[in-house]
This record gives sequence, structure tokens and C-alpha cells, in this order.
Amino acid sequence: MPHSHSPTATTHYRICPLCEACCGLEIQVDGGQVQSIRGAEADPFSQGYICPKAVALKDLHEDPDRLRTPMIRRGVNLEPTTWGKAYAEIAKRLQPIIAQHGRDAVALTVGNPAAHKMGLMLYFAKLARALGSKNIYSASTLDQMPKQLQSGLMFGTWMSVAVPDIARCDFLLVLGANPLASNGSMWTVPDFRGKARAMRQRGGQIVVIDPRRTETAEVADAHHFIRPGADVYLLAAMVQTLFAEGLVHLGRLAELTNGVDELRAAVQAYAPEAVAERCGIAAGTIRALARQLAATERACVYGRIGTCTQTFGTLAQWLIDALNLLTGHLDEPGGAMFPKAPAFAANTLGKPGVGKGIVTGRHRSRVSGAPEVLGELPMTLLTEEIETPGPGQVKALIAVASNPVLSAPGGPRLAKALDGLDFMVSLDIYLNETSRHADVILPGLSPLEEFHYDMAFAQLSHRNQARCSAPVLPAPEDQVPEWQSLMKLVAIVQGQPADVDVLALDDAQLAQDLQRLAGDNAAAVAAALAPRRGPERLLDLALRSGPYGDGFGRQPEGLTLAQLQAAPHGIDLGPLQPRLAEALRTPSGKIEAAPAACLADLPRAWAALHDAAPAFSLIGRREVRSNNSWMHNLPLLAKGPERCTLLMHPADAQRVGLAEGAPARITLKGDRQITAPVHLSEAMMPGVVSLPHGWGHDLPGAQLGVAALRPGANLNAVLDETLRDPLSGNAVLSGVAVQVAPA
Ligand SMILES: Nc1nc2c(c(=O)[nH]1)N[C@H]1C(S)=C(S)[C@@H](COP(=O)(O)OP(=O)(O)OC[C@H]3O[C@@H](n4cnc5c(=O)[nH]c(N)nc54)[C@H](O)[C@@H]3O)O[C@H]1N2
Ligand SMILES: Nc1nc2c(c(=O)[nH]1)N[C@H]1C(S)=C(S)[C@@H](COP(=O)(O)OP(=O)(O)OC[C@H]3O[C@@H](n4cnc5c(=O)[nH]c(N)nc54)[C@H](O)[C@@H]3O)O[C@H]1N2
Ligand code: SF4
Ligand SMILES: [Mo]
Repeated sequence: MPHSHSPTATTHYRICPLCEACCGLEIQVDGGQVQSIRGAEADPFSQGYICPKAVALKDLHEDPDRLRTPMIRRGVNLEPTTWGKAYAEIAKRLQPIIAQHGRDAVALTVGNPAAHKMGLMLYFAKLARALGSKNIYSASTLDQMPKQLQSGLMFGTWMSVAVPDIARCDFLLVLGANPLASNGSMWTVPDFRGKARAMRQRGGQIVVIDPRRTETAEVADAHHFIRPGADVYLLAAMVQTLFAEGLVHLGRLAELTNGVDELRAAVQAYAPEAVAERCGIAAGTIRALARQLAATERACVYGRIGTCTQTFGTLAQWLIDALNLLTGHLDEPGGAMFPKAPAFAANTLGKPGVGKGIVTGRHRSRVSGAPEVLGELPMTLLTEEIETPGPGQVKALIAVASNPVLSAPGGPRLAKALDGLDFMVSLDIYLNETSRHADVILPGLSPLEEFHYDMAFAQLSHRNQARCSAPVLPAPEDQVPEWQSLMKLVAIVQGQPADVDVLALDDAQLAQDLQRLAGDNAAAVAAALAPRRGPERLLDLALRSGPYGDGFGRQPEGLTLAQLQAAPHGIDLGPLQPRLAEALRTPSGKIEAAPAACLADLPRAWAALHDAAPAFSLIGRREVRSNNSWMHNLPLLAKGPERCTLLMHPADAQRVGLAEGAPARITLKGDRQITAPVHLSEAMMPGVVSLPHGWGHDLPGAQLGVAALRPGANLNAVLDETLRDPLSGNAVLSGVAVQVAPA
């Protein structure tokens, strides 16, 4: 229903691209201007829920600092230029580097917004393939790579991620996640607060394990502090308890599971008494949690970024799903279930129930020898690959929607390394902390100007669904969509001239792909997809050949993009269904309860069990009005109290001589230090301090007028880029030992 009084106003429905909740928005436009943004009540998935970030889409669209033309370096300055000149410069500079130093000399990074823009996601993959460099880096190794690796090892694909079926769950154990602030992650669940309330109203319980008594803990039934990085011990002791007390019950999955005996043997020494001190949780509490999980018919363990960004990240993810499996809660209503996405899900393709599984370590990083995981190397190793001379040294970088100067540990060292590159391109909508190092910046469209479909999050949804959005506003005629810029880069790294016709190239690539996928039917399929192009065409192909699709006529009632576009609020595909027998893609056709890589890594945790506690452990946090490193330039979100503060327990503060509001110096070692104001909080576990990431907008050369007014401190200027989970390559961002003193 239109809310505006203006007769010329139009109403548009748009999925919010700002976080993983994927809320449906209702946007009123008049005279080419956004008049209002509110939750779309009729959206079957989000039912009207939104948070303040969605309203700030207007600020983002109108932000005068948002780039609308390419930028090119002239001396120390970046200046506006034409698209033609920008592409020509890239070809002129990049092609000789590849010719002289080889493909590995060009590195790619891709950041978080690419998960929310299908043009970026699909065409970044094409660029990586065309370039053929080993130096591919992404935000995944600052985030969820342990979850993806564990899911791949146990269930066979990198996106076979089990998510809580909250609508039917009666006991939810949450570790290292704060969905009340983050709105959920690796679990697309708009309005967590409402769903948690509904769950508790019908008698369900939520228990939170976190070194901070978070906003989520406040709405839960119980909260237990845990010493940072100790989740592996808590989880192993819970698994041990299940075995020791005869509480293991796999149910119908028993005959579909390998490795239960190996799992039992592996955790045998992890009695709750052995780990209680390291966890900061009493042995009796650990046992009680295991018993409650086993005794509740519909229950689920959910762990998120706090359990990933630590040195035992993959082990923790493994034990989380081991608990779900051993208590009969995997693939069961109310437990941890596998969404069935309408498009792009590897666990809906090919032969059901068996597959190639996943492999890692097909190559290693040149300097530190870290294994490739999901085709990537750890983000924290990019700096040394730029700094270290020799064959294979990184000489050029293409950064796509990625701001590692703020978002990766050791940011200032990376910034210095970027200045040593021969050439750098950023695809970014701002001239910011990272793109200021580029020789060419190619901007993208505003989200309101683009077609949208959530490739990744439909695979992680608490309910099966298909939704897409048309552009709300027309794209300016002189701007190029990002998929076309990426296609241009594909051509350039293949040695083609900068003025190549990217639309023709896209057509040619599709024809090749269809030949492979559809054989004799390739021409008919291509005709059925016409006249769509680019990402929309690939989406139509994926939907129609997907599990609900029309199969290009084989299932005439099935889904097509045209059908989806005719449903303004999308299509509800119902509650999650048990589907693991069909969804498995492991070579054995079984759930691997004890992956060899995890078994081999577990002794490392045992060896560290008695490591001394540091004076202070530094952890991160998220707040509703902030989003990683790039939404601090939007006035609506930037106003209000200072957000980049160091939370500290009052007793700790008193001990080191800090009072509310006083500047604290946080030191890793030597001159690795930052300063942030203290905010006293009883919600902090003593010995643990918390600072949000993504701040530090005071670097010269950036063009962020609003953010620069209150820059905050860069947490990643102090964190240690040498710490990572050896299995997944994920950075350690939590529980890092620091000193805190008055500044
Ligand atoms: N210490 C610490 N560090 C962390 C984390 C933490 O918890 N603690 N969290 C980590 C996590 S989970 C993540 S995902 C990463 C995120 O880190 P990044 O992957 O670097 O992502 P953002 O910080 O969101 O920065 C996004 C960049 O993309 C640009 N951008 C925004 N929209 C668009 C667009 O539409 N097109 C293009 N081309 N560019 C766009 C922005 O201007 C910005 O430069 O940070 C990680 N860093
Ligand atoms: N408003 C807002 N929303 C966001 C983002 C944002 O920046 N702002 N970022 C988005 C992104 S990219 C992501 S990946 C998601 C992340 O979504 P979440 O995983 O929900 O992230 P956080 O809110 O940081 O919650 C992580 C929690 O882990 C706790 N923690 C830290 N160390 C440990 C530990 O060792 N053990 C345990 N058990 N807990 C620990 C922290 O105290 C914190 O409460 O959020 C997304 N949503
Ligand atoms: S919760 Fe996330 S998806 Fe929903 S409105 Fe807020 S930012 Fe957008
Ligand atoms: Mo993330």
C-alpha cells in the first residue's frame, strides 16, 4: 500500500543488501528521489522487520562522497576520468606485469559486499578463473572459512551449512554470535528478536556462551561467560559427556554416518573437569548443557563468528555439528537443517547423496606455505606475498569491494605494502582507506539501481524461499554495472584490448558453458534465456535448472525468473525439510563425523589446554548502526553516541587506573598500539576487553567527509596477522593477548 500522499509516488519492493537477514523493504520514490524506506509487511520471509541500516540506503544512494565516475592516479592524487581511459590504463599497466612476471604476480581480493551483489559474486569468479593466479584472497578467511571447511569435510560441499530451524526449536545453544546486533550470520533469519521471543513463549530456552553478556544474552534464558578461544574445549567436553553418559542417539542417521568410534576416542580425555578452568565454566554446567541438549527433542547448537575467528576455529565448527549429529538433532525439524535453495546450491546439483567432496591444499602460499582452501589463501598472508621479493612475488592487486586496510589484521603494514605495488585497481564505491592506494578506481552502481538476488543467503535461510528485486531507480546512463567492469578485466587479463565488447564476450562465454551443460540442447536453452543478459541470465539458468525449476520445459509448472519477477514479495518455498540423504556430496555418501583433518588437528588443542591466561584478551563486537568498515559515512548511522569504545569490566579498569571515558592504550607489542576511550561495562567478562572493528577513518587521502569527523581506532592496527587457524587459514580476531593502560 502506498503511504505517500503524492499522486506521482511509486512503491518498490527491494531486498535489503546490507546484511545477511535479507529483509524485504518497501521503498517510496517520487521524482527520482527516495521518499521513505520501511519494512515490507507482505514479505513472507521478513514480514515487515527492518533495522536502521536499511533506512540509511537513502543516505548511501545520495552520499556525495560515493563515487560515480572512475578515478585515475595523477601523481599523488586520484582524479575523475572516463571509463574508456580507466580501462585503457588498466590494460596498459596490467598486461606487461602478467607478461613479465606471470599470473601469480597479480593478486585478487574480494570483500563482504560481493556476497550481497550477484554481479560481483558471479563475475569475480569469472575473473579469478580467467586470471589463474594462486593469489586469491577474500573476507572469508576473516570470517566463516572454518564453518565452510567443516561443512565441506562432513557433508561434502562448501555451502552445505546446517542452520537452526528456529520456528520449531525448543532449546537453542548459541556460541559466539550476537544476532540481536548482527541480525544473524551464516543463518538468514530476519527478526531474530521476534523469533526468539516466540520460541520462549512456547516454552523453549536459549542459552548464550560469550565472553560478553551481549544483547542476545539479555533476551536469553541463561548466559555463561567463556574465556575467549576456549569453545573447542567446552564443545569437546560436551561431546565427551554424551559418550560417557550413554546419551548418543543418532536415530535414522546412524546408518548414514562414518567415524563415530573415532570421534569418541578423540574426545575421551576431554572430561568437563579437565577443561572447566580453561573455559571459565564449571564442569557441572558443561555436563548439564550436554544433558539438556540430549534430552530436548527439538534442539540445536549454533556457533558463529566468535567460534570461527580463533586458532581452533575449524575444530570448534566440527564439534558444534558433532553435537547436533550425536544428539539426533541434525537434519530434523527444530534442529540443524539444510536449506534447499532454488539456485546455485552445489548440494542440489548432480547425483543425489554422493559426490566428490572437497579438497584443500592444491597449492600453498609462497612465503608461509599455507594451504589453499576453497581456492583461496589466507587474507592475513597477502602482505608478506607483496613484501617478499623473488619469483611469484605479488606486483599488482585488483581489490573488489574489499577494504583490508581496515578489515584485516596488520592493516597499517598492508597499507605500506600496497604503496610498493607496481599497479593496483579497486572496484569500490568510495575513495577510502584501501582504494586510496589504487591507480584506478572503478565505481559500482548504488544498490537501488541494480537487480538483486541473494545467491548465498538463499542457501542459509531459516525457511526455503525465492526472492529477487528489480532496480528501484534507473542507473545513470554514463555508469557501467560492475559485472561489466569485471568482464572487462576478464578480457584484459586474457590479453585482449581494453575496448573489447564485453556483452559479446559474455554471450560467447555463456554459449561455451551451455555447450558443456546442455550439449545438444544448448541452442534451445540459449534461446529460452534470451533476451536476458549478464547476471540475470545466469540466474534464470540456475533457477530453471535448479531443484524447483521448470527444467526448460521438463517441469512445466516449475520455477523461472519470469515467475519470480511476477511475485513482488517473492515465493515462500516452505519450512526446512529433512534432506541430508539427498544433499550429501561426500565421496563415501556418508556424514563424516570424524574428518581426518580434524582428528589430526585436535592434539594441538590439547597441548594448549594449560596455556597461561593473558593479562587482557581483546575481542570484537558489532553494533546495529554500523556495518564492518564502510557505512560510517552515512549521517543517519553516524549520529548518536561514540561507538568505537573499549568495553571493560569496572574492576579491571580500576586495577589499571582507567575511568569511564578515559583514553586507553591497547598494546600488542612494541609500537603496535592504538588508543580508544573506555566504556565501563559489567557485561564484560573480567580479563576481557571489547573493541569493534572497521574504524580508523583518519588516514590521509581518503574521501569520507562524515566518517572522518569521528574516525575511531582501527582494531586491526593492533591485531596480530601471524595468528590463524591452520586448517582453514582463518585469521584470529578474537582472544588476542594485549596490554591495556591509561594513554
Ligand atoms: N578485527 C576484526 N576484523 C574483522 C572482523 C571482526 O569481527 N574483527 N570481521 C571480519 C568480517 S566478518 C568481514 S566480512 C570483513 C569485512 O571486510 P571487507 O571484506 O573489507 O568488507 P567491508 O569492511 O564491508 O568493506 C567493503 C568495501 O566495499 C566497498 N563497497 C561497498 N559497497 C560496494 C559495492 O556495491 N560495490 C563495490 N565495488 N564496493 C562496495 C566499501 O566502500 C568498502 O571499501 O571484516 C573482517 N574484519
Ligand atoms: N550491525 C551489524 N551487523 C552485521 C555486521 C556489522 O558489522 N554490523 N557485520 C556482518 C558480518 S560481515 C558478519 S560476519 C556477521 C557476524 O555476525 P555474528 O557472528 O553474530 O557477530 P558478532 O555480533 O560480532 O558476535 C560475535 C560474538 O562472539 C563473541 N565472542 C568473541 N570471542 C569469542 C569466543 O572466543 N568464544 C565465544 N563463544 N564467543 C566469542 C563476541 O563477544 C560477540 O558477541 O554480522 C553481520 N552483520
Ligand atoms: S537487518 Fe540487515 S537486511 Fe534487515 S534491514 Fe537491517 S541491514 Fe537490512
Ligand atoms: Mo563477515
